[in-house]
Amino acid sequence: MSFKPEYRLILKYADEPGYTVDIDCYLRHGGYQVLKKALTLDPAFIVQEVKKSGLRGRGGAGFPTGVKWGFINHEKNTKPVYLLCNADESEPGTFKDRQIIYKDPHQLIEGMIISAYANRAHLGYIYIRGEFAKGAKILEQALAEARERNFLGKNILGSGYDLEIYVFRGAGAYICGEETGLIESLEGKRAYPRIKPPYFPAVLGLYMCPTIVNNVETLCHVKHIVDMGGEAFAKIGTPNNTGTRIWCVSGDVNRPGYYEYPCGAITFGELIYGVCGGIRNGNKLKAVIPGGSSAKVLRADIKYKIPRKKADGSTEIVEMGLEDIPLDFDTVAATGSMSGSGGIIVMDDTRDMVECLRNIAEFYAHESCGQCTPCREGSLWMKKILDRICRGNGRKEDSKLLLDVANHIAGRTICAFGEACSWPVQSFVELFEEEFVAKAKKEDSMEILEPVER
Ligand code: L3W
Ligand code: SF4
Repeated sequence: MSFKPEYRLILKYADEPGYTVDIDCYLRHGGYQVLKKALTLDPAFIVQEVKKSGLRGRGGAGFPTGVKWGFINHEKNTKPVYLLCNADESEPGTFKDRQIIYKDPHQLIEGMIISAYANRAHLGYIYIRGEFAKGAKILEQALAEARERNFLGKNILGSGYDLEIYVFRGAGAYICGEETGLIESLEGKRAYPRIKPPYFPAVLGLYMCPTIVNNVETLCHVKHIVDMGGEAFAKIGTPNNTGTRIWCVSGDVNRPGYYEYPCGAITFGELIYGVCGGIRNGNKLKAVIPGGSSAKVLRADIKYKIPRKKADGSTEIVEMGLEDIPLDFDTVAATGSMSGSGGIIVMDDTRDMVECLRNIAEFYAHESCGQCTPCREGSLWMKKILDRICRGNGRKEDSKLLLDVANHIAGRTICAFGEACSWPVQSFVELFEEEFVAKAKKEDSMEILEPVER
């Protein structure tokens, strides 16, 4: 399969030989010029441009950024507004934000300053995953450089606008990446997610003030939107799926890595067989998880019904194999899964799907914050059932039991973690039932699952 060249907007310089993280290098490459432009614009105009651009959040949910920003009513608001950058990249299979932080930190800082200005925030935090110790250092250094040049601090570049940004290190828990868990953690508390509504951060966020929480990649895009204008940005990608996305490919491919393309410009097949050099050891593609481990798994040998817009504006349903499905928010969502945070996990035909699911279930059982009973208990029970099957003591009703537990978690919890731990179980068992049945076939297994004390 032919190799489709990347279109790098966010990662334009990241891997260029000689490109470094220091501010002089960034300035030589046109850095902070867009900030200068932004500071001459009305903040409301920038919000409009972001709306026009169609930018959708790159952290997992794909929520329109301009709409989120529009939730703050600046006419009525009397409280301070905060801007938080969610750099707690922890979704299994996702490693894109790390590339930006480690290789082009000033791009993120410039995007953040522009976003803070647009949202009339005077204080921002970069909440960075605890394990990214080097990333935190790089960001601290970059923020100090930006402060020295008056891109941060009081009266930025003589504009009258003040802003401070600080780095806050998490302590290595997945739930700190859930936006309200992140806010609790930033407030110095245990990262228990808050219930939404009413605690949508844009309304009641940090210290119960309006707070914009955006992902690293999303904030970088803002710089490019202000640079080229919302309309021009909206022409990259496809309608409702604008701009580029960084896809992280891991698993059984010859060239795992991160690759940036306009939304919808590349199919799963082109990415896996062309860009990533095909499946390892000449094996066959079996399944793909398209959006980090929280997304539903897709099977390579079945057809998906995808709605497509026709030239006359009407919609038709087209049957597509996994390899032909273009990578964008809406088409991937039409399969019943989601493109989430862009973590594409590829599995070949040597993979035991029960083992793969056990691995995922172990992660969620470990990471549940324990606040809601269905998630706390259910995630553990699902892991324990899968452990029993993998030990060879599975009972023939275990796949039904797994589904029963998963169905009692999804939709019954405070945060989306409930879905995140149920969806893999539901989709793996539904799509690969034969493997679960074959592995869990003992009618006489006496292995009892003991409750576990946390
Ligand atoms: C105000 C309303 N704000 C929605 C805001 C909301 C949030 C955004 C999207 O989950 C997914 C999850 C993971 N008034 C609003 C409103 N908002 N209605 O819009 O909201 P939501 O609830 O759809 O998403 P979420 O809870 O942020 C994110 C999936 O992403 N995921 C996880 C990724 C993990 C990482 C990482 O490691 N860095 O990104 C992966 O696929 O399962 O479904 O801001 O406040 N009426
Ligand atoms: Fe915590 Fe799970 Fe409830 Fe989310 S769904 S608040 S992770 S117990």
